Amino acid sequence: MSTIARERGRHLLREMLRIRRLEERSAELYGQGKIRGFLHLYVGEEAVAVGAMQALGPEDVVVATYREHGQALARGMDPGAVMAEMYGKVTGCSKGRGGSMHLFSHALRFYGGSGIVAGGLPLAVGLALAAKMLGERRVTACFFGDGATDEGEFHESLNLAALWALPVLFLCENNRYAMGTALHRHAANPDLRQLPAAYGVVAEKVDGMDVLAVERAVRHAAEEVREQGTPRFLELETYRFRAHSMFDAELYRDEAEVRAEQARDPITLFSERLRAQGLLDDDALAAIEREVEEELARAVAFAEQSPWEPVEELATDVVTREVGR
Ligand SMILES: Cc1ncc(C[n+]2csc(CCOP(=O)(O)OP(=O)(O)O)c2C)c(N)n1
Ligand SMILES: [Mg+2]
Repeated sequence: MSTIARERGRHLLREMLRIRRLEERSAELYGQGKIRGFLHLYVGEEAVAVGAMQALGPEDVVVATYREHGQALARGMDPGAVMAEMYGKVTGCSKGRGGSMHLFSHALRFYGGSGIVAGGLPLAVGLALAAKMLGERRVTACFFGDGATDEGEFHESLNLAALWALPVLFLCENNRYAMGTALHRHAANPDLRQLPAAYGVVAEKVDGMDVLAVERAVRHAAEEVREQGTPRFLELETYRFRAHSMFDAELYRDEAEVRAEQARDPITLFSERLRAQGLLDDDALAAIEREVEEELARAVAFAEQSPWEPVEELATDVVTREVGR
């Protein structure tokens, strides 16, 4: 394989490792009380965000959920701004006011981060409607979980996106659980790929543990959305290896199931694939890990050293002057 393929493979691996290591550190920092509030980790699901983001351009729009560190990093957000946001520092991407669930960057067209299950879907439809009205050929990629498909907003959003022919790429991260409720216990039809058919939206199921398969599928679907201006739906089959959030005793699933799923770890699978093709060896992997660790150390130091928002600023952007006064 050519050098380009080698660099590309290592890039994908590095991107997944950046997410994995940042989240492992976040869990430790949570334990130390440095990060507070809600924290939902994406460990196990990295191939979805990384694969998908390769297929989107800077003109495209991304909407994610509260489990969005992976999407934010893969989209190009500075890990220092992510870490500072989780610390609640003023240098965070949302000035420290949102925390882990509210990563946002207008410059990157990364419109959250939302605490509301399925809340991003109508937002994505609105952003796509705006793009259409402005005559801009951009794809609005909307990530959401399997649990979101039970919500009315999911059905309203698919309906309007199809009815008004809007360029939305619906990316369903099916990790088989909505908090402590397994898919077959929360969805009348657990074959989620069938749902969009009710609205005439073309849908496909993808192995979400295979970063190349995700990239390929998203690239193809995004091209169709861009060219035809109509919505598409991908169900990305994945699994979260850690608890739903930091408050979850995981009584709803067996350890054996988690261990079996860990055999499909997207990072391990992909590094083994690179090794088998002669594109990665121990030294190269160690060098990538070192780079990732250095970047992470800088991000944590940045968050540590950053100031809190001054008390006098607390009402800024929260309370507005009444009109007419
Ligand atoms: C409208 C709404 N209902 C309930 C909740 C509480 N809640 C938070 S996460 C979650 C599970 C969502 O599962 P899923 O969409 O599969 O995403 P995952 O956490 O698996 O990534 C629920 C029910 C919420 N945040 N918003
Ligand atoms: Mg889920």
